[in-house]
Amino acid sequence: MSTVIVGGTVVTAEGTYRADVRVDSGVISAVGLDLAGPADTVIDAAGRHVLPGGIDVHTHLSMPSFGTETCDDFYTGHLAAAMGGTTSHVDFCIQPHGASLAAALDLWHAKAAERALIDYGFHVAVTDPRPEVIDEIATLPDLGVTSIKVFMAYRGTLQVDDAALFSCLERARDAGVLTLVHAENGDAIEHLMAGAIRRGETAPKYHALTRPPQLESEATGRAAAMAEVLGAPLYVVHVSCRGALDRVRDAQSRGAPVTAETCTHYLFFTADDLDRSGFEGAKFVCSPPLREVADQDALWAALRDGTLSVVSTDHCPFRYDTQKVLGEGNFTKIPNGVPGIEERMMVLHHAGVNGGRITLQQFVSLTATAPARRFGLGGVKGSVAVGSDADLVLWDLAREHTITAATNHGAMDYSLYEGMRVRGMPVMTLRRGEVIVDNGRLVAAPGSGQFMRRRTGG
Ligand code: DUC
Ligand code: ZN
Ligand code: ZN
Ligand code: ZN
Repeated sequence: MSTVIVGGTVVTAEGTYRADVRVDSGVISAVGLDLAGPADTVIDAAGRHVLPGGIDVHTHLSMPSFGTETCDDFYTGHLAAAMGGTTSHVDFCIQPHGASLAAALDLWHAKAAERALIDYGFHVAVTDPRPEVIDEIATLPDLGVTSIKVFMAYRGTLQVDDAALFSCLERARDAGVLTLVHAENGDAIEHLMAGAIRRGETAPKYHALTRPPQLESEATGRAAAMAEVLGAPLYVVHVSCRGALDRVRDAQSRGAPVTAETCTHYLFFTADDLDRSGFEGAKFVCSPPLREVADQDALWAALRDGTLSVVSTDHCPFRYDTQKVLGEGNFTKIPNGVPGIEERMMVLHHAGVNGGRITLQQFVSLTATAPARRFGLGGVKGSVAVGSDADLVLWDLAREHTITAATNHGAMDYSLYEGMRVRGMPVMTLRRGEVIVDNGRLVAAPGSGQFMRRRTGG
């Protein structure tokens, strides 16, 4: 099977230039002018930009949480992703207490295999760090899994203590595995939440007030210090505030192997959104919580200066009508998480590139190239380059779109970005050379997405 995409403008993390792209057997075989030779399929990209398909390295599909389960599975979540120009993702496989990491991975493979539309990988969240589980980290690369996640918050379910985090970092380092950390001080947060409930402070806005930024900054600094001492690679997920950015920057300035991401929603919303009328604020409950405008400004600056190298979604979708309402009368029972897998590329492009905050090259780097490199997919995914998988999105810089849950494609009943008008959107999505979305129409079969075996040393 060969395809040539002709007449478009290719965008990579390094530059933007006119070029055709030739694809043979799903892999990019040439990028250059006048490649229109014999091919099974010719795609006219005149007036379009040809970008690497988005890679979202932080998602929670079909994840049990807060007594319910995230509402997007590996079909609906992938449909939303593909519609938004995302062609691969790395999801969190959560170790059930008592299970081995291998057994946890089997569970997540079963969720994905028959449904997948885009390519997928897994990070394993170590939630029950018994000695034999810590030992098991060394076996993960053979299973194609080269990153683990450790939670410093969510006591009683996901949180592990400092001793376990330190051991995980050390074992992961020795195995060439990257450790991801959810950095919030879970013990202090439990104390603050219990106090709020005792005082009758039950509304969604107390979610943000009981998870103050100092407790994210402190935990970020603690994890970074451990990583620095061990020389262990650390990736801080969902950085939301100035203090945490300072800790990351400090560690980086000393040469510590610390990298970090932010997530789309922290760039657009603030703690004020938790105080919307009625129970609407519950739609914005995620952890860490939404912060202040000054934090948003600091996050954009960090995306520009490289302190943050990735924008992911933390797509963790709970419907408002049946799931967020579990926390009516008690904010601690609102399922934590917000959706964004479909909107990420469009809203970041609009606010970032159209808004003059980042360049088109930075947009490509943040959404595809840097996540690929960091997560063991460099040279395989995330770039319009010879030898890479032909995961491509044809982007129309001029096309406008109003985001609304009514026309989104996942299982969600709301969008954070409801009513937001964006300019620039995907009009075609290709995965390994195969068109999977054509002008808003899905043309891929469930089960056609593949598991990505990732390399160590990302
Ligand atoms: N935060 C969320 O908002 N959802 C998933 C898990 C997390 O840490
Ligand atoms: Zn988290
Ligand atoms: Zn107290
Ligand atoms: Zn998450």
